[in-house]
Amino acid sequence: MDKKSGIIAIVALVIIVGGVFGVMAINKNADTNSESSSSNSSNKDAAGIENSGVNENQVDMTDKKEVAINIVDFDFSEKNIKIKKGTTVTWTNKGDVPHNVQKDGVGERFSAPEESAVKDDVLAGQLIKTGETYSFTFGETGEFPYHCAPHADSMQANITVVE
Ligand SMILES: [Cu+2]
Repeated sequence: MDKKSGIIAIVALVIIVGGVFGVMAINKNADTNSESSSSNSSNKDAAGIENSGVNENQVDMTDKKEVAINIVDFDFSEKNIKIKKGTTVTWTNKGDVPHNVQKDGVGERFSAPEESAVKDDVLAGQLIKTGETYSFTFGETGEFPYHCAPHADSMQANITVVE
């Protein structure tokens, strides 16, 4: 090996070693990135738990047989409650415009049922004016997310019914 090819060999070695370290550094960055992205996704999970954890803010009313909820313009006074099966909930419209109570998925989302279509065992009441009420006795357990049909996008609430 003459001097020239010796230099070439050293240069080649430096390039190879530098390349290996470079790749390792990139891999390390990639690891760091994947770690941070995975911790991001776990943050999302945490946020997801917070969202589904609406139930953390749920008011336990399982000791009551009668529950009163006020409807105001444009909200429900109790947004998320837990009650026992057999409990009667009465909503009173304390607002200035008509509202109703309608379980999500029942009938037309943006249209309250006529009085003749209101059933005792379906959570869906007609529009009630100021001072009027709608009562419903929960005969089954389960989740009852509901809304007000004319204001379905802003007036939403939930009732969880347990044994
Ligand atoms: Cu409303």
